[in-house]
Amino acid sequence: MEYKELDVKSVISYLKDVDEVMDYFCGDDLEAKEIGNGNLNYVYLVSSISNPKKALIVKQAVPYLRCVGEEFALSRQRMTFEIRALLKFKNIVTSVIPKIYHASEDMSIVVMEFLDSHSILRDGLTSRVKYPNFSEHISTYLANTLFKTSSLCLDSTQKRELVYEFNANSELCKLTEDFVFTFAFMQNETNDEENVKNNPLAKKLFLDMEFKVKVLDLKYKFMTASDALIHGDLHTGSVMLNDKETFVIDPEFAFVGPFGFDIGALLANLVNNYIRHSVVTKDEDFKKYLLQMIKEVLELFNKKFLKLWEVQSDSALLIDGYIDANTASKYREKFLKEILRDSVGFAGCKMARRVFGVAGVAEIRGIENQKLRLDAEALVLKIAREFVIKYEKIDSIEDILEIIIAG
Ligand code: ADP
Ligand code: SR1
Ligand code: MG
Repeated sequence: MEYKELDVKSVISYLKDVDEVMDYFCGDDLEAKEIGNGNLNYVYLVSSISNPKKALIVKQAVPYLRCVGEEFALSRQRMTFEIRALLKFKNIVTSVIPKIYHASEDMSIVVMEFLDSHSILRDGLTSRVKYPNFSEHISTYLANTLFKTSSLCLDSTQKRELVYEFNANSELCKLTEDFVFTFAFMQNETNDEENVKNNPLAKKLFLDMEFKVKVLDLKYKFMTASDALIHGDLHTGSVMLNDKETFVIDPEFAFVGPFGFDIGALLANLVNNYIRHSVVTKDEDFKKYLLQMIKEVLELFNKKFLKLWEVQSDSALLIDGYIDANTASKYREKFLKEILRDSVGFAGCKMARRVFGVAGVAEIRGIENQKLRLDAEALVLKIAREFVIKYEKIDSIEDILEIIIAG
């Protein structure tokens, strides 16, 4: 089918020709509204007029970057990778990915389950909601998706086929290279100019060569490592949850990249939320809860990833009989420590880019009191800098928590 950009009217006509969707609604009295608040795409909530509880989400990519406007061309091919990643991750951890009713790479469209009783994690944490199962669910997602798409599990051919399937997602990788690793740390027209102007923190950051050279190392890892299929944009806006269920959405940045990038994205966003509570609510109980969550996610990831690896026999990397059991165990531990270290480095870049870069996060950029916002930004940059400068020397999760608390 030839691509056509849909709107609230034409999306309904489109769906009427999709059997799986019509079977779900059992009737054609449908209405649509646009609910997308994202940076890139259009998201429609389509519901039955006679039974509004019956509803689905339709997400379509358009050939430009929505948050900038039609003048910023961006090919809609990103939806091809989002569809492929949703299906791949669904096969690996079914319960964490919304049910998919229809997907078309030609139309750059996906139709999925409407998560009607779930909140965006960023919003929930900002409102101080606690989620008892989040650490368990997200660590299972991270350990399984990263391990099972890596050379520690796949054979050599499978791994190269995976790279072939995903690594043409070049435009979105380039967005990350520019917006996460580069523009936010220098004078650039895409930055939040109001904030950069006459701001001593911006001046200091842009001249901080020690920090910027370390960022280059991390950017290079991002550009060259092909460890596992990663989500690529796993901030707290890409998680929807309630106290029972956790879902990961929006994997349009997916490609075969470094192990530590998704863990780093999550860590960065949890720390930014912690900083908001340090400065705005000053809620010590919630701050403790966030630290505990960070500790649990990292510990459980480590444990689950190791467990998967311990029972894996032959893979592209390691075949049975190559090394003895004791050496293998030490090797695995060293390997996991490197993942932790890289996660911390990536987290530092991801935190810092939210201060002056084009895409801020609500819990920091949305602080209305200007003095408090400047305090929060200073704290973000301080912790982010420590993460980036020290990531190669991190030995334990305690080291990470110390940096956050000392911030
Ligand atoms: P973008 O890629 O443009 O950033 P997202 O995939 O993040 O778009 O979706 C934008 C918003 O749409 C989300 O923040 C969420 O509020 C809503 N949304 C997306 N998918 C669902 C879903 N399956 N159920 C409910 N709401 C959703
Ligand atoms: C200009 S792209 C802005 C950001 O939105 C996405 O969610 C990614 O985080 C990207 O860096
Ligand atoms: Mg997105």
